[in-house]
Amino acid sequence: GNLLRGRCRGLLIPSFSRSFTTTPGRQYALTSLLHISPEVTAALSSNKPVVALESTIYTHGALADDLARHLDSVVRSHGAVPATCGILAGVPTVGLTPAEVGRMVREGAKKASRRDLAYLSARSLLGGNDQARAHGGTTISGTMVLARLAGIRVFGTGGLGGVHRGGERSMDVSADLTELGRTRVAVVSSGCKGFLDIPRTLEFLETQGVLVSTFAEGGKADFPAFWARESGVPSPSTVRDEREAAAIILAQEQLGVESGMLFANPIPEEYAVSRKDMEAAIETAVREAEEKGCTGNTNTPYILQRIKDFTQGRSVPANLALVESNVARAAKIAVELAKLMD
Ligand code: PSU
Ligand code: MN
Repeated sequence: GNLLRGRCRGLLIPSFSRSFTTTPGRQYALTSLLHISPEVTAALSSNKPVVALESTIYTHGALADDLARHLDSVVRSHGAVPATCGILAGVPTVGLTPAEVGRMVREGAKKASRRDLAYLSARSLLGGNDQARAHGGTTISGTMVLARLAGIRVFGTGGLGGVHRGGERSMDVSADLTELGRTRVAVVSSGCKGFLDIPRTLEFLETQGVLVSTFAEGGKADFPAFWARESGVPSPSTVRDEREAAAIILAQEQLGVESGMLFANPIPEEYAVSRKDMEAAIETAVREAEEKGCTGNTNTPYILQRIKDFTQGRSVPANLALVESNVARAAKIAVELAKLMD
């Protein structure tokens, strides 16, 4: 009887509700704890294009202050609705406003991947004051979980986490990779950063059953390395345009394959920094992180900050350009997908 309780009545995803009816005991809708903004709710229920955005990029990304406002407007300018995901004062939220993101950045947020979602959200079940409730900037992994719950299919961001260098010993493998293996959301990123182990990252994604496809007109491309268009490692497959990407997303859904997909979008040519130019900064940042004992989820933010320092901010305009380009691509894919589903 209480299955549809909560703020998001009507947004239950059929396959989820089906699996729920077989479990004994009191039932909650999977979305009952989740807050979905009215704008995103309306867009989803009328098959309008929606693009998920992550919040770690704002809370831990060492980028511009007004980036949230900017990326929102990029999504809108392509005819889609932005749905920034994160945990706002203990409430897992899909459709954060730029002002809410600003509050998270000012007050400080935990970096939140899949493992952290329940931990940070539990407080909102206990009531009490807002102060005691932490903010969570969701990573790609955490954002995919929230987006999937809401029924969002496309997600645009900067760089994917990966297998870290030396990962075969440290076992530092980003939760982004296992998330892609289990959660059906299409992620658009500029590949992953050159401070990661790209060949092992691609091996791991293959094992996890994740499609990796790079936008390329000619049918051949490297898997891109964030600031650089080339990584020296060929992409497992390529995709011509947004319409083809949308068809792949729809095919995955029609086949019932519950894995994510990674669409890699190389950084725009005019902003690309060569692999060689980045290498020295990367080497030093990776070594410092190791010396300082920055392991676990502190490793990526530390390295990002040091590379920013070493490149005198040269990496920042490149980073902004590629995020903007990925988010625009994601919006175009969402628009094509809505057309195919019409
Ligand atoms: N790479 C970037 N910028 C980022 C991140 C990765 O170029 O902001 C963030 C993303 O949120 C990604 C997360 O999901 O770091 C991966 O962190 P970890 O390596 O701890 O899994
Ligand atoms: Mn890690």
